Amino acid sequence: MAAQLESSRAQRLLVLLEELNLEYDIKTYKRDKNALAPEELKNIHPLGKSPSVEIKIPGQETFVLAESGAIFEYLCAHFGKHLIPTRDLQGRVGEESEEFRRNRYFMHYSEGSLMSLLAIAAVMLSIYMRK
Ligand SMILES: N[C@@H](CCC(=O)N[C@@H](CS)C(=O)NCC(=O)O)C(=O)O
Repeated sequence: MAAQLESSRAQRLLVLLEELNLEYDIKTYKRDKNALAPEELKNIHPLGKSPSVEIKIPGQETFVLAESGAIFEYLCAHFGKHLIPTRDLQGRVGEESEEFRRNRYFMHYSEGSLMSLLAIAAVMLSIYMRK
C-alpha cells in the first residue's frame, strides 16, 4: 500500500494502518503555490486528493481509494472487522445497536462537521499569527 500524506486526515489514516498492522509506504507531495495538489498526485487520483491509498495486490491490477471515510470503511471491512460495530439490524428500525448508530454518526461528523470547523480555525489562526 502507498498512502499519499499531507494533511491531518492522512495522519488519521496512519493511525488506522498501524492499528491494523498493515504494511505500507508513505509518499509525501508538496502542494503547489495555490495550496492545491501537484500534478504528480493527480496522476495517482484525478482530483489530487490527500489522503489517497494505492492498493497493490500481487497478480492484480493496482487500484486507488480516496475519501478518508471510504478508505476507512474499505480497510476495516477487509482487515479490521473487529473495529466495525455489530449492526443487529434484522430489518427492523431501532433494532441496530447503539454502537452502530454512534459509529455512523462519528464517521460522518468528522468530515461533515468537524473538518469545516478545524479549517476555519486554521485560517483564523494563520491570519492572527501574521499580525
Ligand atoms: N473529503 C476528503 C477531503 C480530502 C481533501 O480535500 N484533502 C485536501 C488536503 S486536506 C487536498 O487533497 N487538497 C488538495 C487539492 O484539493 O488539490 C477526505 O476526507 O479525504
